[in-house]
Amino acid sequence: MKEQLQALEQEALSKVEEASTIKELQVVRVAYLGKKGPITEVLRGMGKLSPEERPIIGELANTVRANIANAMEEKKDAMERAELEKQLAEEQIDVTLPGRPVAVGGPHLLTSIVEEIEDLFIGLGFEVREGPEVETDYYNFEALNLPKGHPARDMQDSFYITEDLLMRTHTSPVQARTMNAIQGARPVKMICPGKVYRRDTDDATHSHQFTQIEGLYVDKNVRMSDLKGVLDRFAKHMFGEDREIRLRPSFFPFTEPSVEMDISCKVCNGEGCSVCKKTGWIEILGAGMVHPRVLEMAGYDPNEYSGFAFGMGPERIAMLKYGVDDIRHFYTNDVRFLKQYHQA
Ligand code: 2U9
Repeated sequence: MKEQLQALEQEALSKVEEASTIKELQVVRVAYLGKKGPITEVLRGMGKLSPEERPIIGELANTVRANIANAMEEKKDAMERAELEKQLAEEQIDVTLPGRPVAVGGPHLLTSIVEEIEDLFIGLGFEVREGPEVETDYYNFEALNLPKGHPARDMQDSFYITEDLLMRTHTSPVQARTMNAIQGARPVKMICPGKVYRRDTDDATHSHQFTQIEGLYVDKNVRMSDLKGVLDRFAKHMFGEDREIRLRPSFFPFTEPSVEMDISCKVCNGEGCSVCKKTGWIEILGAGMVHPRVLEMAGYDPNEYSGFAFGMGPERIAMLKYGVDDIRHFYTNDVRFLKQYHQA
């Protein structure tokens, strides 16, 4: 029986050696150390041994079992270590390798321009208000002193939905709605950014849908000089403290007097170049003192209240500020164009 046990030990140890996976090792364990294993079998035959032999064989059997179990433990550890090293080697990260570029998005150029302008006017005490893009004929035209059939209406070719509903052609109706809701009970100081729609053929400087920011300040004794002061601050904030502004007479049905505001050309510093068409000045926005008819229709007494208003196109501001040559870039979502304008 002693030889049998030693032969079993050698046989088991060589099986352990041959085992190449934990699974195979498990099979060897069950085969040799399991309840139905040969060592157990030998021990069952202990009964036939002499009392002197029993403890010797018993101890030998336990030694053999322990040797086999240790050999398995070592083999299992060695296999697990080898597996771990293999895994580490496979998963070894070459930290010198460049990381996978993470596509980081950013604000659309128009969004950042609108927010930059909003921040300035919020700083000047204006509140930001928004309103419906599907507007009534009354608030889009009538309340702005553009009665039915008024020729100026054609200046703003419109997408009518029904006889009385259209896609707003400017954000002025939001100011008109706000004034009308207040009915002259208190001053109004607001700006209104948003999308507007005009039936226009899209080209490098025109789009059927574009953005506007309009502003309105109605209070007691608001003067043209207040308008000029605010516009001068706006121009210097957006285009540089060294920019000059000039106001030229103009006409809008909803303001009287009306002006266009130009800024001195940054490229030629007012000398005249292709950018400013040799004038030294670049047109930025329109403005004026709110027309008394518009005040009246909204319940403001023009003898008690006066106000100024202005309107600009953020696309135009962005094109001037960043040298964008085609307004359609703002809407065609070409990432090559968009990613140029956000700080990653
Ligand atoms: C109310 C009263 C007056 C808003 C104004 C302009 C002048 C103007 C143009 C700018 C670029 C339109 O998109 S654009 O072509 N707008 O020049 N807008 S004054 O006047 C108002 C608005 C609301 C109640």
